[in-house]
Amino acid sequence: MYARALANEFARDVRAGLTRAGQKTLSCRYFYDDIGSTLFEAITCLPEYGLTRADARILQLHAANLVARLPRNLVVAELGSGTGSKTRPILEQLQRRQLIVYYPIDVSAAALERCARELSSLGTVVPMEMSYLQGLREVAARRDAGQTLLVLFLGSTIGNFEPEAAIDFLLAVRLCLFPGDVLLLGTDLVKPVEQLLAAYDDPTGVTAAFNLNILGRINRELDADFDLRQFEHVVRYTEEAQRIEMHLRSRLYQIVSVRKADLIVDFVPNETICTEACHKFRAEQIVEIGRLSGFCLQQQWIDCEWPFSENLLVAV
Ligand code: AVJ
Repeated sequence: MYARALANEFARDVRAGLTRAGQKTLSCRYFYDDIGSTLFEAITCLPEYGLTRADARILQLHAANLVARLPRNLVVAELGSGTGSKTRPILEQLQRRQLIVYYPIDVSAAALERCARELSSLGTVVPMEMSYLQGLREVAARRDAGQTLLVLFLGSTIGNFEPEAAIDFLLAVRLCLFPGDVLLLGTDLVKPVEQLLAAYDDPTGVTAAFNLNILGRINRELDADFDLRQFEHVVRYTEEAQRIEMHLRSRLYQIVSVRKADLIVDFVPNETICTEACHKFRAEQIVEIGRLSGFCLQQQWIDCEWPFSENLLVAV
């Protein structure tokens, strides 16, 4: 039932994005089928892509300091946990003072399975294969009286939202919380353009494969006939918007059928599909983002090798 609803939603979103006036789009949430999740794991190992290592380094280095600042009797929910590999240091620190109840929330069943397998030695792990807010509302409804909720939103996934949509999303998160609950937010920071372009267009071609895979997924799951060789991976950076964009550019005029979306769509030469926006932040912007969404920034840790910050935000 859930799988059919997802397939219909996928078909609907593909149809909406490819029939849009102006810039054609596909949502980056559809990158993460099993192949896409595996390619993303490979991206996180690339020398050019330091984001995930920076996130993990901060958590490894500051987990004790972070947990020392947190109220007692916590329940932990993670939005977009993936395999949860970065979360272990926090749970290990917490385990020293309480029983662990951890809710990883993700749309990738494969990632959740691995997360549960790898972290269940630390306590109770309750995987939730659903959207971030659906999952968070569920966790908030299940919490016991007197329990404080720690929400983890790591890896700069917040950067995929347009700036206003990011505030709206954090406001929706805030609505699930009580004053005193905590949000740990990972944000990738602005850095030299060359470094950013290399991170999203690595010479090995892993990110290009990750990007092209979204067309492969549409072929597999929606019975389409995209010729992946007739599209190329393109990355752009807009300085004033602090925004990386990933596109797939059509090499020639072509017509594509997406049967399960009841769609026939054509592409002219050099026309692109925008598949992802990754907004970057300035450390000082997080105070305001927090204020606008009902949080107070209590502590910020910045990595020394790759500009990335982990932000401890308390619900007010
Ligand atoms: C998982 C959204 C944080 O924006 O850097 C990596 C996804 N896209 N390479 C990011 C991604 C291309 C990643 N996030």
